Amino acid sequence: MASEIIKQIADYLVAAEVEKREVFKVTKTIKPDLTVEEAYQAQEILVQKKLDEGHRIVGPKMGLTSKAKWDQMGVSEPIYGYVFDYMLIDNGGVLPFSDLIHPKVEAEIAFLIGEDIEGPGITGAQVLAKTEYVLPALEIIDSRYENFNFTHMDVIADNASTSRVVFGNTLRKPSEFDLELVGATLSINGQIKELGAGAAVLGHPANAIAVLANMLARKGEKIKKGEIILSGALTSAVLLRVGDFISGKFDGLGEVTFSVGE
Ligand code: OOG
Ligand code: MG
Repeated sequence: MASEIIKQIADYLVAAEVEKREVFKVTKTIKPDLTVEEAYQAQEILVQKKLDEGHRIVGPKMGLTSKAKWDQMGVSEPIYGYVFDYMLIDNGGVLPFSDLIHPKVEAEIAFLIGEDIEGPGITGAQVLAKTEYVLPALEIIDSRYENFNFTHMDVIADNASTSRVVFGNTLRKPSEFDLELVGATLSINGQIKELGAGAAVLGHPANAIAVLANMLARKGEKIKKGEIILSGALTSAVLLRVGDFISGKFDGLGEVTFSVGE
């Protein structure tokens, strides 16, 4: 059973998201000695609140899976969170800036899972064998914390900064690619801001999904058939502004775009 203080952490972060305002990190305001286990408990409560409101999980997601992200955020251990249906934006669609706090965008490779994947002991090769399709994606992260300033524990409790996702429309069989060699560019208003390759994500993006399966196994859960899972940003995240046009191009996987409205 989660203690009152863990429930308080979940309430604090849900309120920040709903009220679209940044808050000080939990390890500063509520519980300086928050453990990883407690942080995931707070995340679970936050996820359950969204489910109770009628939102549906699209899939878990991985974060902090590349050196670019570790260097940018100062946190170098992979984490997971959950993407919900209300977070989806159509490819080519508009992100209303006023819905969020201080959004940033990331280029990612997503996996549409064809068969349940149950850890522990899962490898990237096993993930690929159970992946129906891979697709390109842009994730919009929006940490509820002031200036994206957080520790490993804080960001876990905050559902790994998850906020919005734009999936590409092209589905490809993973066997058609060497995913570690898939190059990607992230452009804003026609200018390339970041670039990378699949290998930036733990050597191969399927490894990130394997880590996820193995982490979920600790709480007796598995990756489920039909989930669409982000494997984590290939590059640093880029801050968004009203009027921006964002394009992520992935070699062989296609392009994903959106614009930022008011
Ligand atoms: C945490 C979320 C990181 C990724 O792809 O690495 C993430 C953050 O940087 O705010 O989604
Ligand atoms: Mg991400």
